[in-house]
Amino acid sequence: MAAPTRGFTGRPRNPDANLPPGQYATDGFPVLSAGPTPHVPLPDWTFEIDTGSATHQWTWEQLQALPQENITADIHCVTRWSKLGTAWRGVSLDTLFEEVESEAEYAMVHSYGDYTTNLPLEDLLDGKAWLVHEFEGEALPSAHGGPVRLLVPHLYFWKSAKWVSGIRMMDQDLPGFWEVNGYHIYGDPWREERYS
Ligand SMILES: Nc1nc2c(c(=O)[nH]1)N[C@H]1C(S)=C(S)[C@@H](COP(=O)(O)O)O[C@H]1N2
Ligand SMILES: [Mo]
Repeated sequence: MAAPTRGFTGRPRNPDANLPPGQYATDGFPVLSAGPTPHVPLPDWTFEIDTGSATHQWTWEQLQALPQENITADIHCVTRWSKLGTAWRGVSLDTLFEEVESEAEYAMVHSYGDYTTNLPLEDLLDGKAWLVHEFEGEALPSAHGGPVRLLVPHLYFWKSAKWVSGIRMMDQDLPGFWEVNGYHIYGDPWREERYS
């Protein structure tokens, strides 16, 4: 009897098909920070969603008590490096927004330090965004945004705010830090929305 063939299982995917235009894949993990790395002790860490009429706050312990998800995603920096198949662990923004009532359609994400970045609320919901606290099975290093960063892999990586501290809901789409400084207001890597 003929030995079973291995077929095509386990064949690596074609990396080019996963690379948006103008991007190259890297195995490294560059650090890009506009300022110094803030260090927030876990007992002092909070995440807050402010709708304008109500605030919702989570401590580190409360975040850990929520359902945790493992996420594998490709990330794309506007400076042209992409990193395919990165593994993260954290809480879906859907879980956090379950208890939030707001009519506002836009979000300004705030970080410890002065960084901000804007997104439409719909880009944070329906399994598209997470607060992550682990990278490749280890606590997220502070250089990469630990203890907790936003992960929004379908947009350029500047939207994935490191050292995230909260979200303010907005009725209109106002630009954040890099968006004020010439980056695109939305930042879809597949449409090369790099600069405005
Ligand atoms: N708070 C904060 N978040 C940030 C940044 C920053 O300077 N400050 N840089 C952004 C940019 S431009 C990129 S490409 C990624 C880089 O994340 P990394 O340093 O983990 O690669 O973080 C994004 N989030
Ligand atoms: Mo970036």
